[in-house]
Amino acid sequence: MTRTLASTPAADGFRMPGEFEPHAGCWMLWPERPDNWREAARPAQLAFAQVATAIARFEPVTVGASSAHYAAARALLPEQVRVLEMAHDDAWMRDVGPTCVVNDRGVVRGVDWHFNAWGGLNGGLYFPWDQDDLVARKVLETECLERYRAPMVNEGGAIHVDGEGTALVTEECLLNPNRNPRFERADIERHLREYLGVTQILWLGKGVVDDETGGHIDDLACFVRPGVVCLTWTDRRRDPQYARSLDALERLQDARDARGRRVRVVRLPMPGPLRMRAHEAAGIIPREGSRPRLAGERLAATYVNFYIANGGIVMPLLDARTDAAAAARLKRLFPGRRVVGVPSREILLGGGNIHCITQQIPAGTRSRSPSAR
Ligand code: KQY
Repeated sequence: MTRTLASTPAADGFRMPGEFEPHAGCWMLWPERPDNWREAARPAQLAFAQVATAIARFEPVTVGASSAHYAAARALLPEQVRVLEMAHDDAWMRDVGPTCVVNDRGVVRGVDWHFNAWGGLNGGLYFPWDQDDLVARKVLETECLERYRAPMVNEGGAIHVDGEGTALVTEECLLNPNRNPRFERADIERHLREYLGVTQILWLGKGVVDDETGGHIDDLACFVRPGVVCLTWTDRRRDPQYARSLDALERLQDARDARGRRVRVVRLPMPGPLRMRAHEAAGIIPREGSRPRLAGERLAATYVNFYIANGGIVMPLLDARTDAAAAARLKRLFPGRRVVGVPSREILLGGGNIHCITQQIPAGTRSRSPSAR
């Protein structure tokens, strides 16, 4: 049985590692909701399968599928991808999966945040979300990793860390009262310190325009390595994204990380703007209580939502006019990794991208604590 611990990661000497540190593997979920994914989720399933296949070139991948979709997922995914039956409400493993932490003896544990579908009954994207809220625990039990249940609503896509004590977050998301209405900024900071093992929190302002998560950092910016941040960027001054990215740039230029370093910011030009097409919206079956998807809506398209695998970068391909330039920039940023692009518009139509549908388990040297078996 996997123990749930009453202490906190920081008190126990644990920290969240950067995504660029070694992984034991990656977890994903299988999309199926017809109110979020067009054409009964078939095009999205093909895109998820391509992402899983690309990541499996670099590290082991596990995909959780509902009992109704297990056979289809197994048939579409290559043999080297492990498929397990796992109930869920939608397919955003970044947000519903565990945030893993490690100590300096190589033990890995997991933080299980409370999940409320990005805002609960006050702007959340669907109801109910009870199966999503169980996913992190199931992943930790499957991996035999001990669990911390954090007393806070949070999502993996709302946090990035450099693994050396610095967290990167947005005010738009973490201070939104639809997550933790009773918490002030200081309470949020205290919980991030305790559950991520960080000492310095870099607050950016707003995330990407029309990001339905309410400003997730994983669409706006991420650490490439300690001291280097990659920021989604547009030179189009009339685009409402311009002021958001400029504000983020200025805050980062003024910042010091946990080690007292200035942060180098690398701009990653964004695709588009991209919008939902009429035939795409027509393939979605609306459902009461779920966010409607309408033709013409701007999509939260950004190349920053890539996944860092062992020796690889799996990046979204979104716009033939800008994909090659983005890939070239990522190659320069990650010289030791192979950059693999996956067409991901079908994932974007569901409101996120490759980073949002994946969650890494850090390698550790002793990932299974004896008491967790
Ligand atoms: O940004 C993410 N980490 C998740 C996107 C969720 C979109 C829900 N429809």
